[in-house]
Amino acid sequence: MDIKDIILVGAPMDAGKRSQGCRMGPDAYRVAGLQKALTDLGHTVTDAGDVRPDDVDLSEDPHLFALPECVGWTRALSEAAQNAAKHGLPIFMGGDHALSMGTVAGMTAHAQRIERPLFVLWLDAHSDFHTPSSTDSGNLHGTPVAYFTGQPGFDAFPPLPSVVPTNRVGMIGLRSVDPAERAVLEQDHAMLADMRSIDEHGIKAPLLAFLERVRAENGILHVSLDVDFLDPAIAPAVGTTVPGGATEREAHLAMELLHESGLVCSLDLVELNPFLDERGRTAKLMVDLAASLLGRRIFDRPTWSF
Ligand code: EXY
Ligand code: MN
Ligand code: MN
Ligand code: MN
Repeated sequence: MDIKDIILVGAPMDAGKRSQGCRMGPDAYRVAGLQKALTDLGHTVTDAGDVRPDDVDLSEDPHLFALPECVGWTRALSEAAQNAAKHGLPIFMGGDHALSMGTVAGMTAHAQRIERPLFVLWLDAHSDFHTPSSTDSGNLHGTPVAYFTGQPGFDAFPPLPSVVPTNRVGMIGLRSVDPAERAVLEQDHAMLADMRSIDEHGIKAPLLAFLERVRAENGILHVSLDVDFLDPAIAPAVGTTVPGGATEREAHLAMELLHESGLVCSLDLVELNPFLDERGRTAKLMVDLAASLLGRRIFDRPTWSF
């Protein structure tokens, strides 16, 4: 197996929405044994501690929740991602999904440095494709994909080192997309696999098709895993549950296929709210999924060959 240097980066961000608790996420992953699970696979794993948001001199926006704090996190996490990516594969322990504005921004700078295109895989019930003007809730965790694909309205945020074109974004697990998001996504060329198509075709077909595109263009892949990608029956610790999500086996298969692709350069674990968990089961499942993505298998050869 490909042994990696992995850097755990805590992003205790709670500013992307009104309901609070995601700030406890990084410590929940530590308690659930993320570092040991990955070390046991043979990887070298360093915990770089928690990032703090930059102080920014910016006024609040009445339509948006905690805009200045979100901008401060974006700046700090973009820098943290660029630095961590120089030393290995960063895993960003969230924190709510607004943290991906910073992590993806930083990874675009890394991709530019190594002269390969960055692709993003969004595993989420939601498309998170609102702009600051289209969002009804004013919660910026619903906007990161619009930011890093260069949609208008993000003037308060740092300019992106480089934009991720919409046709380099794959979304799997969708089952809650607002009309304003849908209108733009339907015109654009993101790879969209909603739960209906996963019911029909399984999770393997759309994922392998997307990975094939990444490989064909010599790309690298940032994976953003939102807890609400999973069915709430197995992952209750999230404030934005939507019924009908991925099963435990679908999620593990996706992680195993991602591992086998060898294309993943970085990973976000987002939206875990330990305040809503049941005896740590969601945190433990997310740790298990990260381990599958980093190579955990029971057998290394097909078990049906005899
Ligand atoms: N579309 C809704 C909104 O904009 O408020 C819900 C967004 C939820 C975002 C979660 C993190 O994936
Ligand atoms: Mn999300
Ligand atoms: Mn979501
Ligand atoms: Mn909305």
